[in-house]
Amino acid sequence: MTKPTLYHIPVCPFCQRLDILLTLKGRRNEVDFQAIDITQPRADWLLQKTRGTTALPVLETADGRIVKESLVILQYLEDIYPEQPVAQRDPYRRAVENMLTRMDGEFFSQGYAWLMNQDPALRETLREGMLKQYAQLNDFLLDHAPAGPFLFEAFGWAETVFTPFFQRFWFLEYYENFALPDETRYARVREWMDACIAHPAAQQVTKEEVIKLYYDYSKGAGNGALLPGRRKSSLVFEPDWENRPWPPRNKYEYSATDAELGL
Ligand SMILES: N[C@@H](CCC(=O)N[C@@H](CS)C(=O)NCC(=O)O)C(=O)O
Repeated sequence: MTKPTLYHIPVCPFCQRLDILLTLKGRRNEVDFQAIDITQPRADWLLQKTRGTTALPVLETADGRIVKESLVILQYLEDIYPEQPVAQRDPYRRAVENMLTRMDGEFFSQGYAWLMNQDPALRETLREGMLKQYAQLNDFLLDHAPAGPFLFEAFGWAETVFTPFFQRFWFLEYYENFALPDETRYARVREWMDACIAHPAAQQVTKEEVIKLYYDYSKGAGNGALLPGRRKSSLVFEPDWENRPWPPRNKYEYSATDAELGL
């Protein structure tokens, strides 16, 4: 029988969610992962499948139907592979993890907005906005899961949704010198975040990879867009990120060339 195919971008946090879920279920090998180069225009064959939309991940089911949106695909995979459930089965517990899951959009947007910001005057406001997000997560976890480290007994649905962002936000440490303050009001979310990042099912990316590939995002160019004076995006597959030097951290003062980035 044909496998489902997942069209994905290797460093995309939304795509990583699906990898984590399948790994938790022991089903990673039952889906064919096909990497798409986001720095190139989408191929016509893929645009035909998606009816013109470009965002990834996109899942093609074993019988050729298309499912879009990472949270929708997560649920689809949860439903077709019901053994080893990752989502809670009890209705109230499921509601709790869904409430936490719904906080993902603001968290993601705040982190990426700060990374992509080019105005030094806005840094402090963006930092405060980020701290507010962590405080909200902290409050939610204290309310629903004070004992920790996870929302429920084990790394589950909410952890699958958030861990890719915790790992992407390594870019804020590097490019914005951000560190979550060592204060009680962030202690519970820090515990959650540390446990999520360390979990064996969530080791698809490294800090070095994230920092090197997201250099162009730090300069305001997202989704493989080309910056002025550059011929390659930092998101290209070749040369491999492992063979590139670490990028300069001073994004507000300096723009690195392709050569300086090892591209
Ligand atoms: N809401 C979507 C977001 C997916 C998304 O933004 N993917 C980015 C990569 S991280 C992408 O495909 N960008 C390229 C594009 O939109 O053309 C989901 O959860 O699947």
